Amino acid sequence: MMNDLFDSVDGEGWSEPVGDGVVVLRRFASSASPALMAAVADIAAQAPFRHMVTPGGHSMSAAMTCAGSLGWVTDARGYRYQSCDPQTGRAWPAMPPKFFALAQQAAERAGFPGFEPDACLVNRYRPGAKMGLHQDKDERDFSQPIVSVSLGLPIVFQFGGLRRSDRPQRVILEHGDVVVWGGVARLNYHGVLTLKAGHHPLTDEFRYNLTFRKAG
Ligand SMILES: O=C(O)CCC(=O)C(=O)O
Repeated sequence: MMNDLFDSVDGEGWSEPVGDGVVVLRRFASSASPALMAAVADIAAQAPFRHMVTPGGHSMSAAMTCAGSLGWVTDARGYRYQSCDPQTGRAWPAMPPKFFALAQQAAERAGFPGFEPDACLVNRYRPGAKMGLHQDKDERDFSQPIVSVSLGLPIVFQFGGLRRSDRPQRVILEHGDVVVWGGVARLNYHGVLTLKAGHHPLTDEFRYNLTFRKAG
């Protein structure tokens, strides 16, 4: 990565490299956050948040919905992307232009120009919810990065290596922070620890996470 510790950005915030291929863009999405949350409400009105079930039969503690031409789904048949929402039978809501622009700008800032996400997974965490270590590997093209936007309550993000057993680094993610990983880190294990109770002026008792992927 070409980021120096605490170098400044043209827009908001500053960059903190976590390792090769992964950087936290601190507060990169702060000023856009009210508009992002309004768009999340629009998306959820069309494709409601739901607790998807893993192939092993476990209900995920984070509630999810999606936007874009593809959405990520898990059920008894496995993990996959598909163009329609299995709950409504309709196409997923379109990717809001402000989502696309923010993700593209963040990717470029992190050294991945030309990112064109076609899927945005929206995760909603209540206190007690978490996401265990996993790899994002249902996408077709691993040359494209993952862009992950944190909104609302803080949480501890874990970023490990290529093996589940690799000891992860822990980074606190706060409102407006954006994590970008790609290149040698694209398939690294990652997740978040259990959300602690709190209140955020924009998101109440929740934390939201938008992850942008080039899935198809
Ligand atoms: O909520 C987060 O920050 C992580 C989400 C995540 O790992 C994922 O959606 O694959």
